Amino acid sequence: MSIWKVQSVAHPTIGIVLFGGIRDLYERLPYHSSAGIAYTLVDTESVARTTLTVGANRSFVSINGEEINSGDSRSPLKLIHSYSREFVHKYGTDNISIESVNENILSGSSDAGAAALGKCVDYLINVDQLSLELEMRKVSESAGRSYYGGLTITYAGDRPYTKRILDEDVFQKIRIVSAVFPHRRKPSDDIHTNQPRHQHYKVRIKNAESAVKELESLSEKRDVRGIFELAMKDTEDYHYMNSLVGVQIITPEMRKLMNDIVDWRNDLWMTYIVTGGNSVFIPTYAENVPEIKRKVSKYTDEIHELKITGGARTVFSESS
Ligand code: ADP
Ligand code: 3S4
Repeated sequence: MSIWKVQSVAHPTIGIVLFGGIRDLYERLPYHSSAGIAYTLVDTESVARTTLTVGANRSFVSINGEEINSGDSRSPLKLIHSYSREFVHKYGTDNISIESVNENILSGSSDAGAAALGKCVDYLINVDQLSLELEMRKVSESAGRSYYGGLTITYAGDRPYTKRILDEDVFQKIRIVSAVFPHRRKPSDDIHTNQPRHQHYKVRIKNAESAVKELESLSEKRDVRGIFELAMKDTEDYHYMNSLVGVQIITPEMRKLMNDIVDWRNDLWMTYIVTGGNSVFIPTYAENVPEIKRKVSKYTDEIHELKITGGARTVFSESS
């Protein structure tokens, strides 16, 4: 029997209208719409690089060289099992190994991993895109952001779907300085399971839906600066929600930097975004980056420069 290998890459993501609250931990369905961008480091590519081998001796998943338990609730094998019949029909087997390596990713690794995997599956068996997204989200709820790239909105509902609303070229002048703080991030499921338990959550849902509407109209006008102003407001709304349920993502050190950014904004245009990780992301114009890096260097030694990038792509395939 032939062995087929395909490799795809996808970029990690940052939320613009942040996603909080999952109403079904298996399907990972959202309560509200959200939005995000795909990013890469400026000087080297940030990707999850995923290789599928169809006809492998056995099915397994390894992430960064370590085999993971295939019974994990978010195991990438879930996606393969959903398409078992199609694989057996086309290749005579659904014995498939998945090897994924994260390269230069600061946060949003699960989105990139799920999207790179989805791209491999699409290459091999050419599947319906809406169903594929529902399968990818079982591995990572925001995989659509990474799969389509640029600026995307993920619309909530029983069959959530993602639409790219602006291409990466629209953001050519934008850079994002990332200030990484030296503590371990919390799993995003702390946010997703706790937010919906609070009575204020219905207000958060309303705020997120109206932020998405505003984002649609800013995007129509290609108002890039307005988009990141909106993201900054949404960061505050999201983390206020987190504070009500005792999930602290913004540490006092991160908050101090965010307060300083508010002052610095009087002289240079910049905003901030904090997702679920240990970075403060600072969107700005490319020409402001050296000055912002200098200012941020008193907070942390780990500073990166990012830009907005495109969707998932297949990089090679071979059969033997
Ligand atoms: P992140 O912001 O990095 O996505 P999350 O807490 O949302 O953080 O997700 C972490 C989960 O993503 C872990 O369960 C990890 O095993 C999984 N993951 C990380 N990299 C990959 C990958 N390349 N492919 C599939 N899953 C991955
Ligand atoms: C917490 O599914 P991340 C959050 O919208 C979850 O980016 C995404 O981000 C928020 O840091 C968001 O876990 O990627």
